[in-house]
Amino acid sequence: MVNEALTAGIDEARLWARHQALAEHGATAAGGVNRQALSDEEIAARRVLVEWGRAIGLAPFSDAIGNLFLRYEGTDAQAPPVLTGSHIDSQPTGGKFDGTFGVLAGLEAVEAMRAAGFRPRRSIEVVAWTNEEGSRFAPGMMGSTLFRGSRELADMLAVRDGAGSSVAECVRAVRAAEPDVPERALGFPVAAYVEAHIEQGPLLELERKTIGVVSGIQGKRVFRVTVTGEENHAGTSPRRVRKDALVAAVAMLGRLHAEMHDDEDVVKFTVGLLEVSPNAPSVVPARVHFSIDLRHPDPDVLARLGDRIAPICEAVRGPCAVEVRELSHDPPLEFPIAMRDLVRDAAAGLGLAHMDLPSAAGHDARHLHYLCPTGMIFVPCAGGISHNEAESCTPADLAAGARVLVEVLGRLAA
Ligand code: HGY
Ligand code: MN
Ligand code: MN
Repeated sequence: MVNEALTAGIDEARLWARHQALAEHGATAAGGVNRQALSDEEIAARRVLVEWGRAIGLAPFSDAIGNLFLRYEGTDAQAPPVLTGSHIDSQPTGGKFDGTFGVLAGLEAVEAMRAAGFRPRRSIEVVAWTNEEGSRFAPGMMGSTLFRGSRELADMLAVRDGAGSSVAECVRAVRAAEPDVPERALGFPVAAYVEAHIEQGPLLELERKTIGVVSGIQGKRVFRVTVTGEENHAGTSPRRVRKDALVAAVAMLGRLHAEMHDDEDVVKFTVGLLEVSPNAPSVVPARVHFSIDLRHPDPDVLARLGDRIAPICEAVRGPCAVEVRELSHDPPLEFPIAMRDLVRDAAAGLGLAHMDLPSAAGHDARHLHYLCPTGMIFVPCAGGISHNEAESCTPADLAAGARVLVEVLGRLAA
């Protein structure tokens, strides 16, 4: 049986209106969102979240990487809290729902608890993790990785974006804009973590299901490759003396795409960032920098394929030099059965069509998984399209996901 007093408090119109309101911060002409990590647009969106939280008595906190927490204090203030949330940073051509839904669904769940006069034993904290997307500053999931404690804060603070700004400078700017948000230690005991998210794939829509019970997350390795040649004159330099970094990079990309090709379409191999320098029409390119995003649900295949990347690049570099750096290696994982059961029971109790499915996309839940019992709730998005300004969800599906979330949180925090 679900706690109807809680689930009835989810306000579909408010949840939808909040998605639209946050989407104004970083709104793009094509109807999407460009709200990259630690940007002015994200600072403005954080301010809105803090105000919405304050309006219902939630205490805001941040930490050394800028993770933002809104705390609904439980009757046992000392007990480790239950965390829920996701991220509000976006890809440069992102949509309104990736990440934002998890944060706003968490806030909506607390709204519903307050409206029902439900004060849980454990505190519930709605969290917006810093830099999940990893497009401005790589690697992504910085906030949740540091909260987990698996990377060094100093290493992440030293990361710079393409314009030369460091994470450290940008976190300082975020914190300076929030003098009313106290800072806490980075990382603390957590009782459980639940993340609601749009599926970012087509399965729920194809199967006509409203709720996805997420079984786990496929593995991912992230690389950056730098090819170094030499600038020269496009009209005068003979081929035998050229060190053309773009020619070498194109050979690498051809070989990599061929070797990563998988008839079954399970291997996911993407080069989404390619920079050519000096990028001038009559200059032989001296430097090419590109990204590699490699994903697979089998840890052995992920390890084997990822380990092929550097040798392939080396084999076809020609007269150029090549450096392959691995930024992150996250193996696939499965969420605990008990957390999946909680999500499934809540969906079933609410009469919502549901199915179990793995997550092909990465999420902050990946890192919380190693700290506490963790689970995820998916809702459909149109055509499975995400990382795209056209990303689209229905108000009813978002509200259904929030109802499952408040039911699960109510049980975890009781
Ligand atoms: O790329 C991902 O899987 C996620 O959206 N960061
Ligand atoms: Mn996301
Ligand atoms: Mn994303």
